[in-house]
Amino acid sequence: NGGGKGGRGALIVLEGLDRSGKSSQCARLLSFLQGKGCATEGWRFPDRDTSVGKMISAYLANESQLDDRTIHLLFSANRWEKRSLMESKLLGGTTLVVDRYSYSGVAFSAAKGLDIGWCKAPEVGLLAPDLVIYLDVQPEKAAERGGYGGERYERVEFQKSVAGHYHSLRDSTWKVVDGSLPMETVEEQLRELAMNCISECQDKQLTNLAW
Ligand code: NYM
Ligand code: MG
Repeated sequence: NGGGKGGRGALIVLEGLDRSGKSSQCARLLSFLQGKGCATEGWRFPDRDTSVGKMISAYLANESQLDDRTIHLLFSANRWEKRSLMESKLLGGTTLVVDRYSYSGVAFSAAKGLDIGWCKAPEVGLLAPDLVIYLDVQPEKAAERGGYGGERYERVEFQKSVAGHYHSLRDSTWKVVDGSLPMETVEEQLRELAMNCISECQDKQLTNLAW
Protein backbone atom coordinates (compact mmCIF):
# COMPACT_ATOMS: atom_id res chain seq x y z
CA ASN A 1 0.00 0.00 0.00
CA GLY A 2 0.86 3.69 -0.21
CA GLY A 3 3.09 4.14 2.79
CA GLY A 4 4.28 0.55 2.99
CA LYS A 5 3.46 0.45 6.70
CA GLY A 6 0.83 -2.22 6.37
CA GLY A 7 -2.00 0.15 7.24
CA ARG A 8 -5.52 -0.04 5.88
CA GLY A 9 -6.60 1.22 2.51
CA ALA A 10 -8.52 4.45 1.99
CA LEU A 11 -12.16 4.76 1.00
CA ILE A 12 -12.16 7.51 -1.61
CA VAL A 13 -15.49 8.50 -3.17
CA LEU A 14 -16.09 10.66 -6.22
CA GLU A 15 -19.42 12.43 -6.43
CA GLY A 16 -21.02 14.84 -8.85
CA LEU A 17 -23.82 15.34 -11.35
CA ASP A 18 -24.23 13.15 -14.40
CA ARG A 19 -21.54 14.14 -16.95
CA SER A 20 -19.37 15.82 -14.32
CA GLY A 21 -16.40 13.69 -15.38
CA LYS A 22 -16.41 11.26 -12.44
CA SER A 23 -15.97 8.06 -14.41
CA SER A 24 -13.04 9.38 -16.48
CA GLN A 25 -11.35 10.81 -13.41
CA CYS A 26 -11.88 7.59 -11.44
CA ALA A 27 -10.18 5.64 -14.21
CA ARG A 28 -7.26 8.08 -14.36
CA LEU A 29 -6.84 8.12 -10.59
CA LEU A 30 -7.01 4.34 -10.43
CA SER A 31 -4.22 3.84 -12.96
CA PHE A 32 -2.11 6.52 -11.30
CA LEU A 33 -2.38 4.88 -7.87
CA GLN A 34 -1.79 1.42 -9.27
CA GLY A 35 1.25 2.77 -11.14
CA LYS A 36 2.58 4.03 -7.82
CA GLY A 37 2.43 0.47 -6.55
CA CYS A 38 -0.49 1.26 -4.30
CA ALA A 39 -3.02 -1.59 -4.01
CA THR A 40 -6.16 0.04 -5.43
CA GLU A 41 -9.46 -1.09 -6.92
CA GLY A 42 -12.04 0.92 -8.83
CA TRP A 43 -15.64 0.43 -7.71
CA ARG A 44 -18.90 2.07 -8.68
CA PHE A 45 -22.44 2.40 -7.45
CA PRO A 46 -24.90 1.38 -8.61
CA ASP A 47 -23.09 -1.93 -9.08
CA ARG A 48 -25.25 -3.16 -11.96
CA ASP A 49 -23.87 -6.71 -11.86
CA THR A 50 -25.79 -7.98 -8.84
CA SER A 51 -29.45 -8.99 -8.98
CA VAL A 52 -30.41 -5.81 -7.11
CA GLY A 53 -28.18 -3.88 -9.53
CA LYS A 54 -30.03 -5.36 -12.50
CA MET A 55 -33.33 -4.09 -11.09
CA ILE A 56 -31.77 -0.64 -10.67
CA SER A 57 -30.37 -0.70 -14.19
CA ALA A 58 -33.76 -1.61 -15.69
CA TYR A 59 -35.37 1.21 -13.72
CA LEU A 60 -32.78 3.76 -14.90
CA ALA A 61 -33.29 2.61 -18.50
CA ASN A 62 -37.06 3.16 -18.11
CA GLU A 63 -37.65 -0.54 -18.67
CA SER A 64 -39.43 -0.82 -15.34
CA GLN A 65 -41.42 1.44 -13.06
CA LEU A 66 -40.80 1.52 -9.34
CA ASP A 67 -42.16 3.61 -6.51
CA ASP A 68 -39.68 6.38 -5.47
CA ARG A 69 -39.08 4.91 -2.03
CA THR A 70 -38.68 1.40 -3.41
CA ILE A 71 -35.91 2.40 -5.82
CA HIS A 72 -34.26 4.47 -3.08
CA LEU A 73 -34.05 1.40 -0.86
CA LEU A 74 -32.75 -0.72 -3.74
CA PHE A 75 -29.88 1.73 -4.31
CA SER A 76 -29.14 1.50 -0.60
CA ALA A 77 -29.41 -2.30 -0.57
CA ASN A 78 -26.94 -2.35 -3.46
CA ARG A 79 -24.40 -0.66 -1.15
CA TRP A 80 -25.29 -2.88 1.80
CA GLU A 81 -24.72 -6.04 -0.20
CA LYS A 82 -21.15 -4.83 -0.85
CA ARG A 83 -20.37 -3.53 2.63
CA SER A 84 -18.57 -6.55 4.04
CA LEU A 85 -16.44 -7.00 0.92
CA MET A 86 -15.53 -3.30 1.01
CA GLU A 87 -14.55 -3.61 4.65
CA SER A 88 -12.33 -6.62 4.13
CA LYS A 89 -10.61 -5.01 1.13
CA LEU A 90 -9.93 -1.82 3.11
CA LEU A 91 -8.70 -3.66 6.19
CA GLY A 92 -6.50 -5.79 3.94
CA GLY A 93 -4.74 -2.63 2.75
CA THR A 94 -6.53 -2.04 -0.54
CA THR A 95 -7.64 1.49 -1.37
CA LEU A 96 -11.03 1.78 -3.06
CA VAL A 97 -11.78 4.54 -5.55
CA VAL A 98 -15.57 4.59 -5.73
CA ASP A 99 -17.65 6.26 -8.44
CA ARG A 100 -20.77 7.46 -6.49
CA TYR A 101 -21.90 6.42 -3.03
CA SER A 102 -24.51 7.30 -0.39
CA TYR A 103 -24.45 11.01 -1.30
CA SER A 104 -25.81 10.16 -4.76
CA GLY A 105 -28.42 8.06 -3.03
CA VAL A 106 -29.61 10.95 -0.88
CA ALA A 107 -29.19 13.80 -3.40
CA PHE A 108 -31.03 12.12 -6.28
CA SER A 109 -33.93 10.83 -4.16
CA ALA A 110 -34.28 14.11 -2.25
CA ALA A 111 -34.46 15.90 -5.61
CA LYS A 112 -37.66 13.92 -6.24
CA GLY A 113 -39.12 15.44 -3.11
CA LEU A 114 -38.48 12.67 -0.59
CA ASP A 115 -37.65 13.76 2.94
CA ILE A 116 -33.88 14.10 3.46
CA GLY A 117 -33.92 12.41 6.87
CA TRP A 118 -35.84 9.48 5.43
CA CYS A 119 -33.33 9.26 2.56
CA LYS A 120 -30.34 9.23 4.90
CA ALA A 121 -31.67 6.61 7.32
CA PRO A 122 -30.89 3.43 5.34
CA GLU A 123 -27.33 4.69 4.71
CA VAL A 124 -26.48 4.81 8.41
CA GLY A 125 -23.97 2.08 9.23
CA LEU A 126 -22.42 1.84 5.79
CA LEU A 127 -18.69 2.57 5.77
CA ALA A 128 -17.81 6.25 6.04
CA PRO A 129 -15.54 7.53 3.26
CA ASP A 130 -12.16 8.97 4.23
CA LEU A 131 -12.44 11.45 1.40
CA VAL A 132 -15.29 12.63 -0.79
CA ILE A 133 -14.25 14.49 -3.91
CA TYR A 134 -17.09 16.49 -5.43
CA LEU A 135 -16.55 17.35 -9.07
CA ASP A 136 -18.30 20.67 -9.34
CA VAL A 137 -19.75 21.36 -12.78
CA GLN A 138 -22.67 23.65 -13.62
CA PRO A 139 -25.70 21.58 -14.66
CA GLU A 140 -25.91 23.48 -17.97
CA LYS A 141 -22.23 22.80 -18.71
CA ALA A 142 -22.60 19.12 -17.85
CA ALA A 143 -25.52 18.85 -20.28
CA GLU A 144 -23.37 20.27 -23.08
CA ARG A 145 -20.82 17.49 -22.65
CA GLY A 146 -21.98 15.23 -25.46
CA GLY A 147 -25.51 15.15 -24.10
CA TYR A 148 -27.02 12.73 -21.66
CA GLY A 149 -27.36 9.01 -22.25
CA GLY A 150 -31.13 8.84 -22.08
CA GLU A 151 -31.37 7.42 -18.57
CA ARG A 152 -33.81 8.62 -15.97
CA TYR A 153 -32.69 11.79 -14.11
CA GLU A 154 -30.64 13.07 -17.04
CA ARG A 155 -32.45 16.42 -17.39
CA VAL A 156 -30.99 19.83 -16.61
CA GLU A 157 -33.80 20.99 -14.31
CA PHE A 158 -33.62 17.81 -12.25
CA GLN A 159 -29.81 17.98 -12.08
CA LYS A 160 -30.04 21.54 -10.72
CA SER A 161 -32.11 20.26 -7.86
CA VAL A 162 -29.67 17.38 -7.29
CA ALA A 163 -26.82 19.93 -7.15
CA GLY A 164 -28.65 21.84 -4.41
CA HIS A 165 -29.04 18.71 -2.33
CA TYR A 166 -25.41 17.70 -2.83
CA HIS A 167 -24.50 21.15 -1.53
CA SER A 168 -26.42 20.60 1.69
CA LEU A 169 -24.63 17.28 2.29
CA ARG A 170 -21.08 18.71 2.27
CA ASP A 171 -19.11 17.99 5.43
CA SER A 172 -15.49 17.98 6.58
CA THR A 173 -14.55 14.95 4.47
CA TRP A 174 -15.52 16.78 1.27
CA LYS A 175 -13.15 18.45 -1.13
CA VAL A 176 -14.79 20.38 -3.93
CA VAL A 177 -12.82 20.36 -7.18
CA ASP A 178 -13.76 22.60 -10.11
CA GLY A 179 -14.73 20.02 -12.70
CA SER A 180 -14.83 22.60 -15.48
CA LEU A 181 -11.02 22.95 -15.41
CA PRO A 182 -9.00 21.05 -18.04
CA MET A 183 -9.01 17.28 -17.45
CA GLU A 184 -5.29 17.20 -16.67
CA THR A 185 -5.64 19.93 -14.03
CA VAL A 186 -8.50 18.10 -12.35
CA GLU A 187 -6.52 14.87 -12.54
CA GLU A 188 -3.52 16.51 -10.87
CA GLN A 189 -5.66 17.84 -8.01
CA LEU A 190 -7.25 14.44 -7.47
CA ARG A 191 -3.85 12.74 -7.34
CA GLU A 192 -2.69 15.03 -4.59
CA LEU A 193 -5.90 14.72 -2.57
CA ALA A 194 -5.84 10.93 -2.89
CA MET A 195 -2.17 10.53 -1.96
CA ASN A 196 -2.62 12.70 1.14
CA CYS A 197 -5.71 10.79 2.14
CA ILE A 198 -4.05 7.40 1.70
CA SER A 199 -1.09 8.30 3.88
CA GLU A 200 -3.23 9.99 6.54
CA CYS A 201 -5.78 7.23 6.97
CA GLN A 202 -3.30 4.35 7.47
CA ASP A 203 -3.55 4.52 11.24
CA LYS A 204 -7.09 5.88 11.39
CA GLN A 205 -9.92 3.56 12.28
CA LEU A 206 -12.54 2.73 9.72
CA THR A 207 -15.85 4.27 10.81
CA ASN A 208 -19.50 4.10 9.82
CA LEU A 209 -21.67 6.76 8.24
CA ALA A 210 -23.43 8.34 11.19
CA TRP A 211 -25.78 10.97 9.66
N1 NYM B 1 -28.13 7.21 -8.49
C1 NYM B 1 -26.96 6.60 -8.15
C2 NYM B 1 -29.16 7.32 -7.56
O1 NYM B 1 -30.22 7.86 -7.87
N2 NYM B 1 -28.99 6.79 -6.31
C3 NYM B 1 -27.82 6.16 -5.94
O2 NYM B 1 -27.71 5.70 -4.80
C4 NYM B 1 -26.76 6.05 -6.90
C5 NYM B 1 -25.51 5.38 -6.53
O3 NYM B 1 -28.19 6.62 -10.73
N3 NYM B 1 -28.04 9.39 -12.56
C6 NYM B 1 -28.32 7.70 -9.86
C7 NYM B 1 -27.32 8.70 -10.33
C8 NYM B 1 -27.22 8.47 -11.83
C9 NYM B 1 -27.72 7.05 -12.00
O4 NYM B 1 -25.44 6.31 -12.10
C10 NYM B 1 -26.72 6.06 -12.53
P1 NYM B 1 -24.19 6.16 -13.13
O5 NYM B 1 -23.03 6.70 -12.38
O6 NYM B 1 -24.55 6.98 -14.34
O7 NYM B 1 -24.10 4.69 -13.44
MG1 MG C 1 -25.10 8.18 -15.72
